[in-house]
Amino acid sequence: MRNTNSNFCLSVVTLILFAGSSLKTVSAQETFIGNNFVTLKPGSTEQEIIEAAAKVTPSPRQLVWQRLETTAFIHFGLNTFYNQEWGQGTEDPARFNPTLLDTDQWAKVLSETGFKMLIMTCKHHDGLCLWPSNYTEHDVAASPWRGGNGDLVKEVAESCRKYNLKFGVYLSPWDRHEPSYGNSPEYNKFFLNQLTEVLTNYGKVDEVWFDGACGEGPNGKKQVYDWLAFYSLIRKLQPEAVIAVMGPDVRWVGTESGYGRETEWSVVPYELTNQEKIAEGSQQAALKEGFTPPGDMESQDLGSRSKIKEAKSLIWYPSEVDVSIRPGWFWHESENGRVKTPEKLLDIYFSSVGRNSLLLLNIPPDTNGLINDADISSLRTWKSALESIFKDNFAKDAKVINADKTLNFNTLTDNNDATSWNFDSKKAYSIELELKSISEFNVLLLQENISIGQRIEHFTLEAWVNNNWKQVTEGTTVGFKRLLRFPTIKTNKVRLTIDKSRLEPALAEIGLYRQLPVVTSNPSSASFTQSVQVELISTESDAKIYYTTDGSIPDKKSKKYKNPLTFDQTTELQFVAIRKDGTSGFKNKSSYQKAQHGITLVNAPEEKYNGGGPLALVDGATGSIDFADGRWSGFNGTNLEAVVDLGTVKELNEFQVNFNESTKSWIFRPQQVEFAVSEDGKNYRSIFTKTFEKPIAESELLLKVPFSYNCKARYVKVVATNFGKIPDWHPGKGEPAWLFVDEITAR
Ligand code: FUL
Repeated sequence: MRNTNSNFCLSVVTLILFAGSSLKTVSAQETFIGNNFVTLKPGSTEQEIIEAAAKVTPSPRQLVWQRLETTAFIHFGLNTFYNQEWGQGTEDPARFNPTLLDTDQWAKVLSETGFKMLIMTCKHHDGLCLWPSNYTEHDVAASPWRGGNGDLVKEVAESCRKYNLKFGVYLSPWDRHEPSYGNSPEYNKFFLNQLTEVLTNYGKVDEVWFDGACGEGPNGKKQVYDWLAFYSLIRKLQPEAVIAVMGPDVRWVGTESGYGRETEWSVVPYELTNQEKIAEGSQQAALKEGFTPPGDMESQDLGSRSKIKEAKSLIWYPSEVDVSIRPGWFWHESENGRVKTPEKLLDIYFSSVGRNSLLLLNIPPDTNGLINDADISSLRTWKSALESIFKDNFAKDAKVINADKTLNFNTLTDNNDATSWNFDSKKAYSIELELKSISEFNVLLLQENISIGQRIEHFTLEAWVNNNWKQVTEGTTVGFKRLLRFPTIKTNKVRLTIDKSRLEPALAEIGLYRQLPVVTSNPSSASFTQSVQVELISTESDAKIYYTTDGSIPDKKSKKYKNPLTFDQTTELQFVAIRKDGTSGFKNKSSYQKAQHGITLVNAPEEKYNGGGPLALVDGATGSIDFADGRWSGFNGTNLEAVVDLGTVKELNEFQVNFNESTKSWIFRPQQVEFAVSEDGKNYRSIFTKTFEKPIAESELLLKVPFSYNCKARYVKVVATNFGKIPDWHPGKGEPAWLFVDEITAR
């Protein structure tokens, strides 16, 4: 059966399903139950469509899932041992040997840091099954791990139960090892058999995650998946499990950056479940990831009025934001220093859970089979930051000034999304609150009772400041949860107005919270020739700032910041803000480099990647393999043309320039680099030229170009020619390439 047409599930399709040896007849509509799906009458008016949309609600399994808020992915398998992201299917299982593997360590850490479910990559695209499968030899039984008697899926499922985590499975439909792949009926049968094993032998499964990737090229094998048969089997064996991404219950948000949409409707046209479209998109977004601005996804709006007015049917299809704590999905030693910081994780939380999505954060164990300390420490600091922020709701016990008598305000601050208050459609949708005391806050939390439907289309929050109502923030959708951050407001009176809604909104929660104090440095990094002055600024005036310059971690015993600091040597500054009650904000670092020489640039690098100013190119500190480490100067489509001034004519013999290449993020090596020297800054002679080989896909390199040459000069000119237009094999083909440079040496 083909399922490439957009309405492949709309009609009642009856299919014959072979699972193991049993023969079953199921109906396609069994994949949806309850009110999470509505077919619109042809010719429905816009008002009728909006009303129908407002009444679509999650299925019970979707509601349970939505309430989890944060779930964890574990990517682990042969790729971990081959230090790669995608296997070929030809890898040797003998390499799989995590000698210290301890799934209790994974589950304990995840449960202590607030995750509610663990989803395990039971089989990735390389085809190795992490359980002993009766249908392939390519499994853990062929590995030396636990003497070939191990069953990792079993160990993970047991650890989840021990630490009170729900358990989910990732089973890649794309299988690069299995010979029957591409012979559609045969492989579908094989896949159903594997699904049956995973769904029957390990207790309750709460999520089945089918990803959209398939890298088979034009000459590759074309497998037509029997999705309906897969779904039917899951419904039969694990009726409470949601089917995610290439499935009907949970929608991939459309990016792997960790950032969801500002306007996120859980009710969308049914056509969005078209599996082929999901497959195309998931690969492109992954490839573009590095330069995808937060929130820039395939389409910014999936469910607003203009999107649903042409729909034939509507479905509750909520969004899941999957992102890795590291650059890769699998563990790589080289990425140990690139674990996302707690601040970044917090930003991701606000931009996923806080945007009506569920966060699925990947934490990949290493070759020993353990989660690394760097990841654990980041998770713990993130968790305690979340606890501090959401500890005190300043709206609790507020007095309601204007709302009607039907409002029992306690239902809006009882941390229960099922108790809500329906606004009266004849009155304005507005509540004015007098807070218990004058409070400082900078976060708004809103929740709708989605078991009634997602209805809010626009809202504003105002605060009573200097005897006037001042708008503090506004937003569009709320859905299960909406979090908005804004500059700190001090007041005891606020007004929430819902000025656009589909039917009467059912508001479940309102919260006003305060973020942790944040200190920023100005400038945040710099290279200088004489000295630099640095100011530290806190978001909270009464939190004290402490700092160090000796590499130690700042705390209450460190130096207290009063006036701007002056540095005349290379300095690493660390700082933190601490409140009177001892609550500490995130610790932060800035570095200031004394430059060795002067430099002028013909083309300025892009503002976002300016390396901290042109002197950063000659300050003796080289950028890392991470192009976003703040040190790199990035030229979008333009060349590097620099003249380094050494101050006086000097004897020189060692030269170097470095480039970063990350083709996944549209950063390419130069075509050519040339050095020329001069004594007077007018007459140059060329001393070195290098032309580069063609770049390869998915490369991530620190390209160093050193050479020796004896000469006398004061000025050194370096010209690196941008790669130019991105080649055809790349998703960004035809667009200008980036050229990333850091550190020019001449001595
Ligand atoms: C993608 C896969 O190709 C990646 O390897 C990873 O598993 C991610 C979650 O899904 O489609």
